[in-house]
Amino acid sequence: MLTGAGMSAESGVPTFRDAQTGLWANFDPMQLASEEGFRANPSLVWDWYASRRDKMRAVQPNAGHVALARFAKQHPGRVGIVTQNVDDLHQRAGSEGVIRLHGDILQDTWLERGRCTPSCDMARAVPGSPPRCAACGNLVRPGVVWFGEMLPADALAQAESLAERCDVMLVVGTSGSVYPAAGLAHRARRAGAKVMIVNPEPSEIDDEAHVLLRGTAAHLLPALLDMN
Ligand code: BJW
Repeated sequence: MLTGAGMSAESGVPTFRDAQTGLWANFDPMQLASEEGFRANPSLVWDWYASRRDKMRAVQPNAGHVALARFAKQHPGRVGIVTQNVDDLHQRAGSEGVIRLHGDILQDTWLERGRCTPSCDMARAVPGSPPRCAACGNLVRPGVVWFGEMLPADALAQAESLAERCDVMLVVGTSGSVYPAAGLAHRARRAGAKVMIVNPEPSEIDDEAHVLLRGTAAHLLPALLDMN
């Protein structure tokens, strides 16, 4: 199972490409989601993430998250969830062992990770937009994976291994435009899996699908997974 932003859309989390609303209408999310963008305008990027964090804390898992968690419980050891999402809605719906490729928006980390010393204490960071290390001035940034950054090696290796071993890969709510995540469907198909895509719109990886289901996660997943 590979999920993207569309999985959380019906919970009220804007998809990545829809996130350019209101205050952010004049900014390109692709530029905001990069170290270069953060360094160019730390307060703009920090505030964008702060507003998204607030939204994500306020929303609830939808019927799709719940159906998936229930299905996994009914089939122990047979369902692996790999998500590109930085929210925690799969986990809050009860899914366990979720593999997070793009990090966790609710976590903080240091901008310059190699610079940390024992005196650098995130809990004592000087508040600001963004906060700074009280000891060395290092900036705090969200714990997500930006463009040009490596994905967490363990998570990516686990995701690739699942893709190569699964019988069916269900791909839900991703535009299939961001790699290496988007390459997992191809990897699964090449290894002999059936690929099923759930998305109300065409995606860039539709050619990988044996089955295309045009509809939303919260509508289709309960119907699809409760059949089994
Ligand atoms: C619904 C719905 C409903 C709506 N139900 N569906 C190979 C080729 C070319 C480029 C590259 C390549 N390999 C790597 C790259 C570079 C780059 C990349 O992919 N660039 C592309 C733009 C081409 N990748 C990277 O840089 C990655 N790192 C990397 O590869 O490291 C190695 C390396 C380093 C240096 C040099 C070279 C290699 C890192 C990628 C990190 C992505 N990070 C983000 C931001 C996370 C933090 C944050 O949230 O702010 O992750 S970008 C953003 O896109 C976010 C998402 O997880 C990701 C994917 O988006 P997703 O989920 O597909 O969402 P949307 O919004 O695009 O689409 C929503 C979909 O839902 C749509 O299809 C709707 O129709 C659908 N939908 N409602 C179901 N209700």
